[in-house]
Parts: sequence; C-alpha cells; structure tokens
Amino acid sequence: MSQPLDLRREQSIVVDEFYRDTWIEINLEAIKYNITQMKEKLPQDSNIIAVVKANAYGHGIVPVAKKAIESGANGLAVALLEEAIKLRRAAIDVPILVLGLVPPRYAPIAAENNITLPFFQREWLDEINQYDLKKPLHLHLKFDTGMGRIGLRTEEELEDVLQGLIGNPKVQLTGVFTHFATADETDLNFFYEQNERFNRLLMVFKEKWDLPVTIHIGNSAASIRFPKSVHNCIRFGISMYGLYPSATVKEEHQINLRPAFSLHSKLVHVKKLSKGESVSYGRTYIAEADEWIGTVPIGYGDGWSRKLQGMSVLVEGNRMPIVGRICMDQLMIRMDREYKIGTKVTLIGKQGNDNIEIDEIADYLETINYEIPCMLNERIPRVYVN
Ligand code: PMH
Repeated sequence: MSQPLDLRREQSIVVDEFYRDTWIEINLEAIKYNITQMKEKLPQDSNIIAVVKANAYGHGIVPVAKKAIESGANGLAVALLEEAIKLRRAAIDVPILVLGLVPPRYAPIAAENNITLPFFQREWLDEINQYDLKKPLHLHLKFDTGMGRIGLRTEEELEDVLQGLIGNPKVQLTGVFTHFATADETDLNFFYEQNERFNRLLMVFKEKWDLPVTIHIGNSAASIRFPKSVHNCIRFGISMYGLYPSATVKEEHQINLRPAFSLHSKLVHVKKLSKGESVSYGRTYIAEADEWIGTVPIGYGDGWSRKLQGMSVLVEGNRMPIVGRICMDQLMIRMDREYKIGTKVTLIGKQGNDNIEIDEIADYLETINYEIPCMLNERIPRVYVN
C-alpha cells in the first residue's frame, strides 16, 4: 500500500489529507509577528480581537485563531454563527463576536456556546425575549456611523434599544462598536466625521449605561494610523495576515508587517513547442519560436482566476508568464529553458531573489489584496509552518 502520509511526517507539517502538488503555506510565525508589531503601537491596556472570518481571510480559521490567541489576541471575530461554532468545537474558549446579523431564532445556540452577537434593532431584541436561553446572551451594540451597512444610526434608535436592554435578564451588553468606511484612504475627512458621530452616540449611551463595556472602532487601517485613539480594543484583520489595508497605509510605513500566505505548485509536465503551435482552449497563445512550456496543476477551479492569464509565476527564482487560457485545474507557463518535472513553482510569495506579492496579484486583477487569499478555495490544502 502506498503511504502518502510519510511524506508529511518527514516535513513535520500539519495538514488534512491531500494528494496533489499544489499547496498554500501559512507561516504562523508571521501572524505572531504582525500581532506583536500592532501590540507595540497600542496603549498597554488595549485588547485585540483577531478577525478570522471567511476562513481567516483564506488562511485557515482554526490554526490562525489558535496562533492569534497564543500571540496575545484577547478575542476573535467572525462573520457568521457557523464560523463561531467551528471555533468552539475546536475547544477555543476566548470571547467570540459575530459581526454580521444572526437571525434571532438562533440566539439560543449563540447563548449556549457563549458566542457574542451584534445587535442594533429593537425588533430583534424583542424577538430574543421570546426564546428560552440557557445562559444570558452576550451582545455588542453596533452603531452605523457612515458605513451604511448595519447598525443603529440615531439617538432615538439608541434610546429605544436601551429601553429594551435595561433590566433585561436574558441579555448582557458587553460591547459597543462601529466600522469605518475610509480609514485606509488618503482623504480622512469622512473618517473624522464617522469618529465624531460615534463619539456623539457614545456620549448618549454612557449617560444611560454605566456598566463597563468593550469599545472597538478600529480595523487595521484605523488602528495602525491612530493607535492611541481607537478606545480600548481593536478588530485586527488584514494586517494580522501581513497585508496592508491600502497602498496609502503601506506607503506611510507606520508598521512593519510580514505576509503569512504563499502559494506553490510543481511542474507536472514539460515540453518543447515548435513555432506556430498553440496552447490551451481557444488557441489564444501561439508560440512565436521554439519554446519550453510547463504545465502547473492549478486552475480556476481552485480559485486561480482565468483573468490571471499573462501574470507571471516563479521558477528557480525567475519570472515565467502564464500563457494561453487558464483551465479549471491546470495552467501553462512559458519557460526560458527546460526544467525538470517536479520543479517548484511559486505563484504567490518568495522564491530565490524574487517575490510575487499578493498586492501584485490584486493589482493585476484590479481588486484588493483581501480578495486574493479568500478566492483560493478549499481544494488547495493549507500547510502550516512555524
Ligand atoms: N470589523 C468589521 C466589522 C469588518 O467588516 C472587518 C473587515 C474588520 C473589522 C477587519 O478589517 P481589516 O481587515 O481592514 O482590519 N471586513 C471586510 C469586509 O466586509 N470586506 O472587506 C473587509
């Protein structure tokens, strides 16, 4: 019987079962480094909520969450109740906040698992009151100060919601928060406006509520740029993964970050094409001379978008272009010479003296860096290195 597991034991890596030569490497030490860098900028008593929604921005929710906690994060934030439950099932016991609205009928499940929910609607709270909760449900109150997504917007709404909260034994308010729409931009006018709106609502809140609460407004951008004015807790997302929220924040050099994510594969086939021969569907690429073509086993079925045709990959530290249409499971590259089958191909990350950054892929696809690790789906195994 063949033993694919032996290889993994030799490399001392933690993986689910896989049998393909395409993998994502997650450097957990980079996660720790980035949290440490952020912590150094924040006031001593400030807390960090590690944002691990969307499978930890594609990095793998459980290993990243565990590393974040080990590195000093005090809590976790996810988008969905199912993500929070996945963390509880992995025996993670720090506070977990769901950021998106959870339908009230699932409140008993949240309460039972000590999962904190956001809330901002009186009707939502009134519906919660109908359910039988085994423990008080922890809540964070969400203000919409200009993101225009979810949250209460006016003092009237705030007062209405507080009436439903005060003296309500079913729920326990433990936090207040908002989210910025432009904290990463060069023009910070709207950011300041949101901050002011938050402070106004917070003042009204504090007049009516004197129990201690966690107050968190800072995403990565706001926390990196204004570490001393983001109250007593931050929600640290993209920069925990070693990526800058925008070119503006990157160019300000206020923090040094290390990317945790890299993507690799291996040549599975190498051949010489003659001038005039074509590559892949639609024959969009015709060899201009006799050329070495390599086949790499990754495609749009893995989330490696067809739009990346023309982007380069690294082979022995040199850039080789992706030629012809990207298929569902494979793509072809043009190489400067013959390389052996099995030669490592790096699609994201360092190889030799070169480095293909996630930012470069994002620019090529005319999107933001956040989307790149998220788009690479579960068909590609995540391998964790410490
Ligand atoms: N808090 C909330 C409510 C968020 O939606 C996000 C990111 C973060 C914190 C973390 O932000 P950061 O990654 O910039 O640090 N949410 C999203 C989103 O909905 N689309 O892109 C990023």
